[in-house]
Amino acid sequence: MAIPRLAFGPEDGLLVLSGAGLSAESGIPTFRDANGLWKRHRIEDVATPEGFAGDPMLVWRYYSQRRSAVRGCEPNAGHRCLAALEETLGDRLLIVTQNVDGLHQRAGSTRVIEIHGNLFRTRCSACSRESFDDNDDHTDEVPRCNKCRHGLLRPDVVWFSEALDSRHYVQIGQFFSRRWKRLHYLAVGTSGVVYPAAGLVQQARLARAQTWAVNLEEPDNVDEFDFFVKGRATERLPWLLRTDE
Ligand code: BJW
Repeated sequence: MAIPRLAFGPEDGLLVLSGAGLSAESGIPTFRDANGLWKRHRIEDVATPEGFAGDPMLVWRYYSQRRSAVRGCEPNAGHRCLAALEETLGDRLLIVTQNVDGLHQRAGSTRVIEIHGNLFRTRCSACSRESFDDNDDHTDEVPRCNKCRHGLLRPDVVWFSEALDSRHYVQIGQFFSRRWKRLHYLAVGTSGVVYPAAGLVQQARLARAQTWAVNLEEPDNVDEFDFFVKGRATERLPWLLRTDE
């Protein structure tokens, strides 16, 4: 079947779910690919609250290494084409990203929800102070909270078994339930394995969205999509979204 390209009328909306594959061509490793982060680290050690409780220094070394790698990376054509689209669509575009690298914002996107947090923010594991910007690498000592004075600081990312920010569900739900003439849902660069993100496509279908996946390989939840566009995000996104014209 020939894949149609997306076109937007004045009452149409687009929700994009992005994943690690979108940043792969910026040089940031994905999680589950052959050379992915989890071929080198055990998930339980670095991406669970139990891992942090067991060896917080190991976790900080891992995230400090990732901070320093991301600092040397730039947004790619995929991020840039979504930022360009926001200039046309304005608040009819919402990006929900699982990525913690901040590359959407660095490309110029402003309407971004970071459902798995941000690599360059830190919070206290014990008290309820707000998370804060933190560009430092913590490789020698686990930083402590200077508000409650005893809690260990941790990266402000969402680990397995942790809840996502409930305000994000509300924002996403409100976007889906607006009065759209046509609503599109596009998942890009994500394996469709991790929930609740992988379940957003079902919410989109309930909102009568047309659903698209752009990925190097079929995502796990490919059957939920109306169209699967196989290929690299930097090539397929500009083509699909017509920002290459
Ligand atoms: C390209 C490309 C190119 C490469 N172009 N493509 C329902 C069913 C089953 C299990 C669960 C469920 N609900 C919840 C769970 C449990 C769990 C879960 O999903 N487990 C599954 C693994 C089975 N979920 C959770 O625990 C979540 N929490 C939760 O549900 O809490 C409930 C709760 C409620 C109330 C109170 C308390 C609790 C939390 C999930 C958090 C995930 N966190 C991580 C780490 C973030 C921090 C960090 O960055 O270190 O998020 S895990 C990791 O996976 C990271 C990613 O955002 C996430 C998704 O990965 P992604 O982006 O899809 O990357 P990859 O590597 O998997 O795929 C990349 C794809 O790109 C590949 O397909 C490539 O082919 C492709 N690609 N280059 C286009 N150039």
